[in-house]
Amino acid sequence: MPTSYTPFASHASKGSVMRVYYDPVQKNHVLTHEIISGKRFRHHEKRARIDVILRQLKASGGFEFHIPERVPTEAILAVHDEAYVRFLESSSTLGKDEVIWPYVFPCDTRVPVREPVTRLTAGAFCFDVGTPIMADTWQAASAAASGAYAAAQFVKRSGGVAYALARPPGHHASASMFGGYCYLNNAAIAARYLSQYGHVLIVDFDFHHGNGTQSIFYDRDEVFYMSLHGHPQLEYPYFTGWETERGIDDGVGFNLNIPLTPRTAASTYLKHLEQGLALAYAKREPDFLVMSCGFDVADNDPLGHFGFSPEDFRTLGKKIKALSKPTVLVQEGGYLVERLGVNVEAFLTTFL
Ligand code: SP5
Ligand code: ZN
Repeated sequence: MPTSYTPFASHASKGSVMRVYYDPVQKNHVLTHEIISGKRFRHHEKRARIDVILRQLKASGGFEFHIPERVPTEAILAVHDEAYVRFLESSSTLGKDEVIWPYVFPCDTRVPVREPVTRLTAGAFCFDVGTPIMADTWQAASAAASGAYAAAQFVKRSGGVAYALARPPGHHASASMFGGYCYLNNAAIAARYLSQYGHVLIVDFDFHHGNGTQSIFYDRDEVFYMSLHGHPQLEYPYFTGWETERGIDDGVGFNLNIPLTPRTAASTYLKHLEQGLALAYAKREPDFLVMSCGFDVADNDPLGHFGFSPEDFRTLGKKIKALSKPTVLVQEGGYLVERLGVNVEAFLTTFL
């Protein structure tokens, strides 16, 4: 049975309450450290990110918290390859101190990868070294995907707005690869579900290019993918995110990358967003919006440098709200734990 509870219910007035989808098992996924260019860091994707967001939204009022029902396997398989999903699923049999942490990747495309992929050859399903798999990873990732899917279902039936507090995040995960702290592409699962009922526009404002989402929809036109991000010449994930990537086959013209130079001011960023939206709408007005919400564009974020203040997040929220479409908001990055709660609250409350 799905459960629902409303902390501080007295704040919640009818008609202006936003649904938040989140499952406590998403906190069981615990990352220790990562190596970036040879340097060791405490892992940026901390479970405390969830605590600060929940605490802030509960204190703010106007939010209603729901534990999502489990996403149907078919909805995951509508985005991800079966062998990949089976591999992730099987990782839940890992021992308490075991980890799958790829550091070797297939090196000759003429030599096929042996099936099934094992813990030692997991590099076949992975593109970076910052994204380990532990015993609780699959449970957390599928719960995050369940939240995005439940939010999409709610938005479809209500025409409103819902927020999936997705952790682990999703936009770097492709059909068959984990990486960038992502395992299942939560936003893509929501978008694919909604695309059964109309045209979908994904707007990705995470600081990093959503290579996974781009890849999933690259050759099709039912979902338009648009992203603003740090220029890949300087920023992760380096291999994708150029404006020359415009889609292939049926997807030509339905992929829009807006790479921005270091320290682009929020005001400039927001102008680029408007231009991007105009281009996407010129191609086709969407029936649904899915937003990949990365708060690593925030001022002082350790992984981003667009300098967004809470006020800038409010401006961004207002621009999206003004489009008046049924909208799924999916949490992606955001690593400045001290400010993450207020930034998420500033953005979300504009939709109330
Ligand atoms: C979901 C998401 O935001 N994933 C981001 C994964 C980024 N991992 C690599 C980070 C590389 C950081 N670039 C250098 C900044 C050093 N201050
Ligand atoms: Zn990011």
